[in-house]
Amino acid sequence: MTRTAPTTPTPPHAAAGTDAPTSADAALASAGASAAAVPVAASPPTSAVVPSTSGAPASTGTTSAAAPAAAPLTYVVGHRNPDADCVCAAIAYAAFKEARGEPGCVAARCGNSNDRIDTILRRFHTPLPLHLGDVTPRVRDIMVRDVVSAPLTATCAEALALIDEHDVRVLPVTDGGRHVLGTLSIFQLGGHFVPRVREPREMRKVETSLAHIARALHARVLHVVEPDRRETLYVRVGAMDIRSFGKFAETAGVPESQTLIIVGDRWDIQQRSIQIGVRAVVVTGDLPVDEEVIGQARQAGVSFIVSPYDSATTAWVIRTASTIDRLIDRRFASVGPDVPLSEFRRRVATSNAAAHLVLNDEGLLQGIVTKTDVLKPVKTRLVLVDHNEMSQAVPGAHEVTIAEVIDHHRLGALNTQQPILFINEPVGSTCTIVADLFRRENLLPTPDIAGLMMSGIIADTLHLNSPTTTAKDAALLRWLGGIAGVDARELAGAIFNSGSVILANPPASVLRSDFKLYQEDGVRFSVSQVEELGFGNFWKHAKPLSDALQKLRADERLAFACLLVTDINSQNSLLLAHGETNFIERISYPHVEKDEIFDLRGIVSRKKQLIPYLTSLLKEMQTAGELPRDDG
Ligand SMILES: [Mn+2]
Repeated sequence: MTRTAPTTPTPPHAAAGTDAPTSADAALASAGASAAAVPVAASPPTSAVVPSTSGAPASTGTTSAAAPAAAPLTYVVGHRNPDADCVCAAIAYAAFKEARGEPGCVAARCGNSNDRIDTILRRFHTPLPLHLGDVTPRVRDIMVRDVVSAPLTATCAEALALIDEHDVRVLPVTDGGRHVLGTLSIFQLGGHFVPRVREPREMRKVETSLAHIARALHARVLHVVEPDRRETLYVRVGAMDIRSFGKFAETAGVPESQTLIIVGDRWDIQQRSIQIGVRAVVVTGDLPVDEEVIGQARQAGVSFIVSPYDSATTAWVIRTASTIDRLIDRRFASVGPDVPLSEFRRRVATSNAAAHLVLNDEGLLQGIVTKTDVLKPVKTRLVLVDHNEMSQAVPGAHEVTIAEVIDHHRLGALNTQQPILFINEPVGSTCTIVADLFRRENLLPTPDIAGLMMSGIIADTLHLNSPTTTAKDAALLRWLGGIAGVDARELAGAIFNSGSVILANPPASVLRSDFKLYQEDGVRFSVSQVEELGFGNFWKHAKPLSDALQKLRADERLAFACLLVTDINSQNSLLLAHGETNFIERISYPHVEKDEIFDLRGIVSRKKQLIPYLTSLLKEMQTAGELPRDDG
């Protein structure tokens, strides 16, 4: 019997309860895709299983809830509103895969735990599986996290070196921290370096400091004045005759104080440069400079540095000493890390940007995505256990790869891109199927994993009493009992005692804990179910439960509302019902008290027994023209 309620008190993402998703969980969950390129290191053997040939059971095996540092490739996950079967099956199936030599599967759950699940996990020393609230692929799943960036104070030479070394097309430019000011591409740099013959003056212009120039040239500094001053300089090679030299100021309209002379070992030009008071002289080819000239430069306040390169190279390198601040594109494309990939792909399709910077809410750089990254397949894979319908699966499941399905429910609509392993067997629980896989492959689960699978079988079959139970459930429960060293009857007691929903919750929540709405022939009704050990807890709270059920019927505008209270021990149920008198009167089971509580001897299954009975009553009433109307 499944406990998948269509109406849920808490949405799957809700961060309610002690086991609510943490941001670390979320990060882990979505990290799944991006780190997928890195081979997942085989986690150390968790001793979750030992080969059955070795005989002795393994040491206490636990399936770790903490995912390995390298994010997992595949999540084994149950349906929304997890129940004991789907949580235990997810953990056991991940252990089975590992035992089979297929690491990289991590057990997960889609929703909060409950008392019953907590009791089972505690007893078998297993942490709560990873919370998976949403697997929708997002920008963060494909972005490159290791971003190379340059500070605004970098020179073109430094930026080029980064672009070259890391083979990137777009270089984010930051304030020195993670705050992005703009981007720089090889195209923008190209625009700066490719000669524009119509603007010779622009071609000689460098915006930088003498310190930057000296650094770019790996120069020897003989004398320098105000090395860190940012200034605009015009470069000129002193190749002409001394008679022509010095007239350039008039012809080019460049003041001496902004002139930088590149010259070889020509002391006449060097001295003349000092006399006319240029800003700096760069001597090329690592040539020696006359001591007397250096003395004159000091006196005149002219900077003198020596470049190891020839004149042509020196001129080029000086040009690369320009800082990048004037070149950057301040209107760069950006995207948030949590933007769904489907939406981002649409955006990229209409954008010219070679890359988008990934910025968080504070505008800090998190990563970068190029058009190529967008085409990468999403690496998140899911193994669905205990369900096969997308409507019950973790949100976003339809956008990732469904790798396998292990289930015991009716087939719903499910399409996949490629063939998958699909096991669907009409047995009492998904844990039965997983246990059978262990047994068939001759793998022995650890006692704890065996205990978890026992718990899933017991919870789903009401300890082999539900009409959904098969001989296979009984056989595997016995097999697991031997491995776990656990008495199934005693375990069932512990599981169903822990799950006293009536004791643990206020009446309104009791009714909503496993609540299903139905519509038959236009008649809306609901059936809630709780499973208890004996009816003691119910009788103690019968009056408040009855009042809450009245209110539920009115709130939901139902023709009638029922609560089926099932005693696991005796395999009988009581039915608390509120509705129109003419409907209530048709219920043929004996009244226990007043007109609203009935004794349903031998009834335990809502799906297989109660619903068909209620439907037959409605058919009778329809024939008689007496269909009940909605309340309110
Ligand atoms: Mn199940």
